[in-house]
Amino acid sequence: MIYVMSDLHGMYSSYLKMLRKIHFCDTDTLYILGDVIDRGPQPIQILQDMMLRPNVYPLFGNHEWMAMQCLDWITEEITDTFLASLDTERLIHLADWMGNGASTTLAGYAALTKDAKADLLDYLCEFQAYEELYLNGQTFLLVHAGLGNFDPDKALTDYTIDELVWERPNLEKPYFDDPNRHVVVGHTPTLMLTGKPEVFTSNGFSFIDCGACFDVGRLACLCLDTMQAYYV
Ligand SMILES: [Mn+2]
Repeated sequence: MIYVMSDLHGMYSSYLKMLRKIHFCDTDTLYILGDVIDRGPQPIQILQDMMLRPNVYPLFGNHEWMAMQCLDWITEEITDTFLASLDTERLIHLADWMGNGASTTLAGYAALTKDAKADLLDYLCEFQAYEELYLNGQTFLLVHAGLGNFDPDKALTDYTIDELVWERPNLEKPYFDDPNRHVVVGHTPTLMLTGKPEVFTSNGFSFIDCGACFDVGRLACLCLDTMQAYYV
């Protein structure tokens, strides 16, 4: 079976509970549509579990993208060279990320050994911007946020990472004529769209961020073979 989750935001125990709930096994595949880190308590633990599973495929969320701009330099030893390297661009990246709930990720990362930090950075470099799948005569495009500055003639490879990980779909306008083409996204909590922590499908988009890190939210997992949603 092929499963999709998104926006785990540090909720390691919910992630483990969901893997048990769907009886996730070696012959299954799981795509995680980004925003594994930040906000919730145990983001690094989720990443370290994901990296040990060859059948879990990670995609970038805006939070991993922000982390990528900071993690390679932020825990360097404080030397004159380090201080001289703190240019405005780096400080703006860091301020942006801190403002988006980075503290749990930074604390977890700081506690790692040098080798574990390097492994984690290598793993983040493996994240993809999107994935396209063909299943039972349907096409699924998996992407964190949406297709910013959408143009039907624009190739997927021509979207910038910001267009894919930050920009929310416009539900007022149709994107694709083909009814067998689906886009699965996280990033926009369904609580914001419908007020409910349930997978929401509209205009060819399935929104699966049900707000795992919020008190009123849940972690959702969508099975693409059956289109059944699971919640914890
Ligand atoms: Mn996001």
